[in-house]
Amino acid sequence: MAHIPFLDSTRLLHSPTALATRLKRDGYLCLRGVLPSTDVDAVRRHVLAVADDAGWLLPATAAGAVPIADPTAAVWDPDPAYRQVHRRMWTHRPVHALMHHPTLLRVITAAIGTGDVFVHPRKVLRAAHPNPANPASTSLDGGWHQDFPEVQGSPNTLTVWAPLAPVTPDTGALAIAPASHHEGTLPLRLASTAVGWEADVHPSLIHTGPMNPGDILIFTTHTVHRGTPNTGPGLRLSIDARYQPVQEPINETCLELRDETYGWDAVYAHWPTLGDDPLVRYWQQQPLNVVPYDQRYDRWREHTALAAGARREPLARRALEITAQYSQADVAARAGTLLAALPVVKPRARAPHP
Ligand SMILES: O=C(O)CCC(=O)C(=O)O
Repeated sequence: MAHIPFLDSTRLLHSPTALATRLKRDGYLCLRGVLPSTDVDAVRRHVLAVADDAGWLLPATAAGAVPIADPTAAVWDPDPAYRQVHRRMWTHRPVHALMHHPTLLRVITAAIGTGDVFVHPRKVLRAAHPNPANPASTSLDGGWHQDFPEVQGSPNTLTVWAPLAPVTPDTGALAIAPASHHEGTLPLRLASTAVGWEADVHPSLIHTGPMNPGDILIFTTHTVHRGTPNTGPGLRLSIDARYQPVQEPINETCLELRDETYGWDAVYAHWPTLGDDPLVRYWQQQPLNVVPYDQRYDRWREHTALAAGARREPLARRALEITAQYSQADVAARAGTLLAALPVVKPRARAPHP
């Protein structure tokens, strides 16, 4: 598997047509210095202040270029303590505002190539912890995947991934399989990733590399990508969000909060001005074509996980855990029974980079 640096498309920023053409060809764009560093810095400082307060960092490292994680801190998702800290980071208004930045929206509009762009409300803030032995690093490993089976809705949806602190070989990075979006929605295989699955591909060419705050990656909802392991001492901080043509279908779950312990009102309770804030429930003013979540992907995963569990395939473990946790009672109970009978395989040491 050859790793080469991202193809830098920054010089195409002056030409909407060139951006859209490059995105269509490669399935991604790497653009340097798009977001103003002051805005990114403000978000990073907030996230690190919360991380520091929660004891995630070694003392006095929060202000450094790469904040050093406290290796003894017990942090993993979905541990409730982790979730609480993450919630304090995520509910901060500038975290959301950053992904609505006018400069960013201009670039996305050019890349999408249509008039009005809708910004999905559910931005994703990631604090990828180091130390492969720490469950946090596993719980954030999505493996090779496409966003479409989860995001659904418009096939013209784009993801923007933006680092909040320097991304180096140590922190791990985002890795992209260029031109992989031409294959459409790919089948999945069982894997010991966060979700128990990954796209059934073995990319021969990977584009990846260092990024700085202000840089962005834009990729399509069918582009195969993954986060690479964080093998250094620091946190990898990033934020990602999804964008689509406003008139095209949007899956209902993209407007909801995934963590059902709190809703949008609880998010806005932390924001300074509620009344006329254009970011508060802004999607309710948009002419959206909201469509139901297509459950066929989930049903297929459940069915295949149960079948692999019945064959006692060790690789079915994570998919069965997810099924036992999230599926309907009868399916969850069956997954639990199969899990208990699954042979335990000692995990192999993880390679530093895929
Ligand atoms: O940041 C990461 O580690 C993975 C990000 C990702 O998979 C995504 O943005 O869809």
